[in-house]
Amino acid sequence: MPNDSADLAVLGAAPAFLEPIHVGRPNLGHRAKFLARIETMLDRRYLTNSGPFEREFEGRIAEMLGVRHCVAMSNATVALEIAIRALELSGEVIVPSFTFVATAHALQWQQITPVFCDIDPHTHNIDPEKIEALITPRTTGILAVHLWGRPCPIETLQKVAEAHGLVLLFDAAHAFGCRHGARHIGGFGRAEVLSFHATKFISAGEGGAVVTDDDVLAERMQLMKNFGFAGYDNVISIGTNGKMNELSAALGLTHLESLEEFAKINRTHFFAYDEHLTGIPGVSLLQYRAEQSPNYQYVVAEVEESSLGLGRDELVSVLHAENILARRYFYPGVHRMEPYRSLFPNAGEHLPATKALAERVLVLPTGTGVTTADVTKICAVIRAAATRQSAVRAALAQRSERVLTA
Ligand code: T4K
Repeated sequence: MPNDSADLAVLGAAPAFLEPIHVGRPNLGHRAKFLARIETMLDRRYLTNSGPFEREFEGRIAEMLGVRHCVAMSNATVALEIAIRALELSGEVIVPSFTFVATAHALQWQQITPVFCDIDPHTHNIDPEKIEALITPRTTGILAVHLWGRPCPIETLQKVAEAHGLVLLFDAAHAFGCRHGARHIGGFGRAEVLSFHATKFISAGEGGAVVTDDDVLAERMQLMKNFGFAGYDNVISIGTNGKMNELSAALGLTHLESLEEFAKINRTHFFAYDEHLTGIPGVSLLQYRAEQSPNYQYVVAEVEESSLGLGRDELVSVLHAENILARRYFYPGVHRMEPYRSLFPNAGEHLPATKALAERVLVLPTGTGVTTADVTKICAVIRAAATRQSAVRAALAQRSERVLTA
C-alpha cells in the first residue's frame, strides 16, 4: 500500500494490486439458492418464453416497486426500444448526452432523432430548463435518465412534458431500489426502464424490464417482446424477441434476495471513500441523499485539474498502473460518438455542462467484489498522486514521449 508517495507504480514501484480491480464486478448472491433454482429449471425443462421464473421475477419487481406491471426483458436496451415503440414515439425525442450510449441508440435504432440536452452540472441529470428551447413540432417525448441512481427532477420534467403534450419516459437503468419522495423509482412518467446487466446493483447476468401503471401499454409490450404472439399461431402485432430467459430470471430472483446486503456493502464502501478522499484538493465525491434510498452502485468522483495539479486522465493513468481500473463514464458524451458525431457535428455547442463534466468524472470500483481494505488502498493511491503531482505528471509525460518515439 502506498503509504508514501514514492510507492506509486507510475514512479516505478510495484502495482498496489496484483489482479485488476474493476468497476462493475457483479454483486453475487447466495450461490446454493441459485444452483437450487437451476436444478428446478432443469427438472421442469422450461428454459424461456414466459417461464415460471420470469413471471415470478416480474411479480416480485412490480410488488417491490409498487407498480401495476413489470415486463421483464432480455436487457435494458431492448426494453428501451420496446417501450419507445409501444409508446409510439417518433420524430425527435429529447435525451441527455451524458448517459450510456444505449439510451440514444434505442431511439436512433428506430429512426427517431435523439436531440441532446445539457445537464445540470450539480446533479449530472438532464437540465429541465434547457428542454423547452429544443422542442420542435417533431418532438414527441423526453427520455430522461436517473443517472447514477439519483432521481431526475421528476415533477419539473412532468410539467414540461404536460405543457407540450410530450411522453415522459425514464431510463432508470441505474436506479433500481432508489426512491423519489414516498415512491420507488419505477412509478414515474409513462414508464421506466430498468437494467439487470451484470454490472448493475441487482443483476440477472443480462436483463432488463419496463415498469408501468399503464395496463394497455404493459399488454402491448408483453406482445412485442414475444414476436407479437397472442397464443399459438396467432400474431397480432409487430414484435421482436425481447424475452428474459429462465437462467437470467433465476439469477435475478436470487440477487433480489440479497438486495439489503448489497446495499449495505455499497454504502460502507461509499462512506469509506468519502472519509478517505476528504481533504484531497481537487477530488470531490458526488453525494447521495439518504432519503432517496440510494443503491450506491456508482462511486463517482470529480477531478478539478487546477486544484489537484493532475487532470482526470492523468489520474486514470496513475490508477490503471496500480491495476485499479477506474472508468471515465460517460466520456466523451454520446453526441461525440458515432453516428451522432457525424449526424450532429454542432450538437456540442449547446452542451457546455456535458462537455465539462465528461472531462472531470471518474468512477471508482465498488460492490461486493471489492473489500473496504481495497477502498482504503485505492484512496491511498489517489492521495499519494495528489501529494506527488509534479513527479507524477513528469513521469507520465516521459512515458507518453517514449510511446511516441517508439
Ligand atoms: N441506460 C443506461 C443509463 C445504462 O447505463 C445502460 C447500461 C443501459 C441503458 C443499457 O443496459 P443493458 O442493455 O446493458 O441492460 C457497462 C455495461 O455493459 C452496461 O450495461 C452499463 N450500462 C454501462 C454503464 O457499463 P461497459 O462497456 O463499461 O462494460 P464492460 O464490459 O467494460 O464491463 C465493465 C467492467 O465490469 C469490466 O471492466 C469488467 C467488469 N465485469 C463485467 C462483466 C459483464 C465483470 O467483472 N464481470 C462481468 O460479467 O458497459
